Amino acid sequence: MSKRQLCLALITVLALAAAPQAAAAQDKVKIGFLPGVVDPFYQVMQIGVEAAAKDLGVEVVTQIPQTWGVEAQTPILDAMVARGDLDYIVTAPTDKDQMIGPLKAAVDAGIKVITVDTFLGDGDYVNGPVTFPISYIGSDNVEGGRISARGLAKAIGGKGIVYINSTNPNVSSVEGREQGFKEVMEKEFPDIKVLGPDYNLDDQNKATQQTAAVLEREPDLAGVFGTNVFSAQGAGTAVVNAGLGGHVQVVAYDATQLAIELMNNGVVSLVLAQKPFDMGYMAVQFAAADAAGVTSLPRRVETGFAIIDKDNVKDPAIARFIYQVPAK
Ligand code: T6T
Repeated sequence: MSKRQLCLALITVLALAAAPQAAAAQDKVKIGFLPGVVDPFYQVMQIGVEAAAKDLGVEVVTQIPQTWGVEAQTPILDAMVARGDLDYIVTAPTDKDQMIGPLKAAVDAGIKVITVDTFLGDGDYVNGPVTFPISYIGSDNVEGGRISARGLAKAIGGKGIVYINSTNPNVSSVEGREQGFKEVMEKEFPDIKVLGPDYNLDDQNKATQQTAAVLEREPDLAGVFGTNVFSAQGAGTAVVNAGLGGHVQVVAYDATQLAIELMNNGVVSLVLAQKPFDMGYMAVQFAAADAAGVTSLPRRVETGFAIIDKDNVKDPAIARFIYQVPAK
């Protein structure tokens, strides 16, 4: 056998030996993870995504917009689609209407979509106006708003003026929270007057300014509902700055370290912890299952809450839901 034939034989053996891995790498499910913005909630979601990717042997490409909104999210999405190698996109649409087009374009390019935390259209992917996403995996935010209302009403003794500080209009998550909150206040607490919402465009300082202005304008204000991380942290900071901690009660959506600190200092009376780890982990599971041929995945999964107050915050079964973000 000539030297040249020997070399060729060797290369073939090596190639064949590598074939299964190459084929496997080829077949590896590839997911683009595109959350809403950089914040502790999505950082915990990313931990769930990466844990599932490791457990299930799928590849994840993550890109996180620096600011909340369609303007920041769409170009990243388009670039993900243009890569041409993604099978799935797991994303939190930053507007329930304006992100329909860009995500439909991803589907038309052969990529399947799973929405986490926020949804498109009315979130009913079976009978609603938008049905192309595989599933919505996230909180029942209307129910979260109801829980927040009952918690704030209890904290202020069932009467008085309360204020909603929120992030952005037309975002399914916070919109649901506002809706559930108002619904309960209207139906169950006629002696409570609701002001707002003001929209802080996901800017904590803006939330502080807006809340400070209301505290100035409404000396009898009894409570504030912050519909997400930056709304609640900003509102709580304004109450502290005004020296009204313990007098003006704050209910915080999202269990960040700061929200828990504000609760331990008597400023926040209730914290609603969502389950972002579960959302991220299950979204990757759903993608892997779909790729494996599973056709009966639920079109909607509600991940529930942990309701934290100063009496149960030390209970490990509850404290585990506080958003732990590894230090950089
Ligand atoms: O509250 C979460 C998320 O559920 C919402 O859609 C946007 O804001 C957060 O990410 C918190 O900042």
